[in-house]
Amino acid sequence: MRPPTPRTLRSRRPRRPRGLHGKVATAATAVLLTLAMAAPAASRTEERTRSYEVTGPRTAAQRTAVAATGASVDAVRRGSVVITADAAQAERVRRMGYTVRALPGPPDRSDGRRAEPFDFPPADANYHNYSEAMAEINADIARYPSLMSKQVIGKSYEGRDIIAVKVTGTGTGTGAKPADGTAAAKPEVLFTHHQHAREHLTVEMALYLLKEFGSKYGSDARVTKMLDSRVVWVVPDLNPDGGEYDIATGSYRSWRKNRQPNNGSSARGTDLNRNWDYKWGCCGGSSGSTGSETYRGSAPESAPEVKVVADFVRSRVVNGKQQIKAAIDFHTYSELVLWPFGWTYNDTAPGMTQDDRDAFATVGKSMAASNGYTPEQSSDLYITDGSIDDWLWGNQKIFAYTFEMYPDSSGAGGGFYPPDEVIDRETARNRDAVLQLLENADCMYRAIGKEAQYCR
Ligand code: CXA
Ligand code: CA
Ligand code: ZN
Repeated sequence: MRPPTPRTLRSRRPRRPRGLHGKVATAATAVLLTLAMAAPAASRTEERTRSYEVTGPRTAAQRTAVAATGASVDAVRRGSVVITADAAQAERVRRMGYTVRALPGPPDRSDGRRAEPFDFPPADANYHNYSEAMAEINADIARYPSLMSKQVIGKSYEGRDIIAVKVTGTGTGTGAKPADGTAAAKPEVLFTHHQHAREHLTVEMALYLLKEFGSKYGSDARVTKMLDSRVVWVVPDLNPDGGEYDIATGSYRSWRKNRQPNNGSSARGTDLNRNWDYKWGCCGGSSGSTGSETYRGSAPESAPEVKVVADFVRSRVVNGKQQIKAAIDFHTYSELVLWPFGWTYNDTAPGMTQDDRDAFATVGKSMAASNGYTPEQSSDLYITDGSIDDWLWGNQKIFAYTFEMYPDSSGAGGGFYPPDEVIDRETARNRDAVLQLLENADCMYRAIGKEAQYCR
């Protein structure tokens, strides 16, 4: 095993932009490169995290206590967890009496060649960086213009577009028409991707969905029926700045948060999945320290990326009714289907009735049966507060799930950096689950036999 190369040395080496994929680097690219490559001082203070295996914690309460050090809990096994932590956080975990073992850093996928700045290393070339993903999406839209359209819903901290792709068929849908003769509104379903920078497989999931919808509409009966009777929104990249930062040097940085500076601190970034405006910071499921992996930000929606997407979701309230009925937020890794609440260990709580919980669990377990993931309430892992699912459900009454994609937690599949050879298999693996959610979205309570009570 190679000792990790000190990043500060590497990032001090001056580099000229050498063009992305043979194209000439634009002035904007050069500016972004300068931003990313300069700032060795910041790098010294913020990049000392690494991953550790912690042996001992076996209950959700014990894992929540580990997370309370400010580390992120990345994988949960029976009797151990994998965390990302700095040295001080690792020491706090050690003092809790657990065995803490440093794990090797992210894999070297350079193949001995130097990666282009802001691109994936050569061996992972089938992953899409931000501009490649946007180009792929634009090509899909150009190919299927009557099916898909794109909206720029806002900008990231560093000024990259955050987009939503609307996908819906030309059919009028199958829902019952209102008595006044107006067309029935199609139930809407939201797919969000890449809140966490290092979880690049989730962007590939978005690209897979768009390609699958585009290429199968009109030929695959199940896809056609769903797109004719639903409006699908795909937000493929909530954290473009973090994603680009994670790959900027050609060796993965294991970055999680966005790239927003924090007042009075050299540590950058907010954990987007702790920044949503529902029970923000309530319950020990996030951190108030800027250096933490789970820093919740200075206020709910203080991260521009969260504000942009929350505003977009609020904009789907038409005549007082939220049009979006169901959602999946894609993460990696551990192969889990998770549902709210994250802020409490309890199955039911104010805002979550037994029927709500049962509908969540029934559809969640059915989706998990199709992809082989493990279904559970997210707090079975550890407490979180300010997560997107808690906000989507608690504030907007959208049936929102988190999928934690490949690999599982066994330590085999590459953690946050599975090789690009698995992309096709591991995105297609969720096809059936996504279609199931679309099919249930018009009335999630049908799954528990209570359609008449809730959906008439
Ligand atoms: C998670 C997701 C949604 C609600 C509660 C918990 C897990 C997620 C996280 O901690 O935000 N895990 S992850 N992707 O490794 O960060
Ligand atoms: Ca490869
Ligand atoms: Zn995540």
